[in-house]
Amino acid sequence: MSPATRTQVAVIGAGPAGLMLAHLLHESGIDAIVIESRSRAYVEGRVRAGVLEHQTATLLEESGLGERMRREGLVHRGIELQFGDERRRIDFEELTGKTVTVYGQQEVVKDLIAARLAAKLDLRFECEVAGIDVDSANRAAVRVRDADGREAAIEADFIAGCDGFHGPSRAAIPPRDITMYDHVFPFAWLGILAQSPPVSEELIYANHERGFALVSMRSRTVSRMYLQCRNDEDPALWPDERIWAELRTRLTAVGASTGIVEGVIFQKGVTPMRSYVCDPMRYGRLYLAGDSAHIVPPTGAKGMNLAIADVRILARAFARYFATGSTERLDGYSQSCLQRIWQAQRFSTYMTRLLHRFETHTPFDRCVQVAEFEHLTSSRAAAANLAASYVGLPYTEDARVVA
Ligand code: FAS
Ligand code: PHB
Repeated sequence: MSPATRTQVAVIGAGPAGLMLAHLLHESGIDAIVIESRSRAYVEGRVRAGVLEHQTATLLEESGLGERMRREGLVHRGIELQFGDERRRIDFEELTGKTVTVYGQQEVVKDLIAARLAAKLDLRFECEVAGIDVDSANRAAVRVRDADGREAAIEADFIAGCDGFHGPSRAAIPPRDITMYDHVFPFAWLGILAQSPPVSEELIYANHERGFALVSMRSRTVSRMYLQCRNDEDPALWPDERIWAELRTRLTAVGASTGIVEGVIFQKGVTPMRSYVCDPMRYGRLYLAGDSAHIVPPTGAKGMNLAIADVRILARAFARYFATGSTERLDGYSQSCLQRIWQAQRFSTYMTRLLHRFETHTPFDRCVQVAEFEHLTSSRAAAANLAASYVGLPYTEDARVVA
């Protein structure tokens, strides 16, 4: 049977945003086609985010997707901040009553793909959206090209641009109709995955004079760690022994062994540090969600959580439209999401400025960073403020963050 060429919502991209949107639409009885340019293996193997906010984990459970997450994910009740050789804990559960879950983004994606395929719903891999036909009124269609080069048009009531930062959706909006906000930080993260037991039970964010380091994990036997590096860093200049030595240096703390047990490093990559917002997140019947509309530096662990929050609101808006014909929620989608997105930008920028070494920093700037660390770890109000943002600021029915 030839693939469908008509749907209610054409979803571009099978990352967390596109897959979660399609899942929520199916729950509301809304038909969607998910179009993904890469292979299933590629998408499921892509290593990215690691921390699920409280409400993201709750949504996955409420959507029937939480079984493996609850079995294999790691519930974390706090983080440690380290300045120089001093390490102090921020207790999320005590300060907010909430926790976060460490569960790799690729695991979330695998669970979403498995659910969609089990339900025999339309999910097309190695099928690239080669063109988007949308105007400021009612036109909505995408032109797709499959692995054999065959092209087809898919007509839709709406298009959801969940195609990430480099996808075609944002580019389909006339430049005169959007404002782009962009900030590139003067450093990047060298990230590794290693067969090595995590250094600590919880994440450690370290500000060392040689640069930032982050200890995270994917399981009790796989560590995920990061080192601040140059923007144009070549991973080939970081042999394993250099990485382990640098991690030891930056994570040495009084009264705590670095606990680093070297293991096989099986993934290495450099992630740029960037903030980006596109306003509005809509053009006619095209709606942007996730990285196609915004990027945050990963210091606040917000990227994937923002994508999930966008599509939770977008799915509700589509459900209201298809049930009643009301466009009220669709019309308010962009503005209410952007309020939440700027709060995430605020927090991610704060964490990035707090924890990294900037070449432009003066001794005064360094002292202010240390003073902020002292404030955060001595003032309950300051610690509670950080904890509330890290576990995820709740957002209302219309997506507005209750800051
Ligand atoms: P995604 O980019 O995940 O998915 C978009 C999908 O659209 C992709 O599968 C792509 O192949 C597809 N696509 C693109 N163009 C297409 C076309 N023309 N036709 C069809 N399909 C197309 N966030 C954190 O919170 N913590 C982290 O540590 C972290 N690390 C990251 C590391 C890297 C290298 C990157 C790039 C991002 C990282 N992020 C991190 C952010 C990341 O997790 C994103 O927020 C998350 O992937 C956003 O999900 P989506 O919006 O679904 O976009
Ligand atoms: C990760 O586990 O990949 C991770 C955790 C916290 C961050 C960024 C990345 O802030």
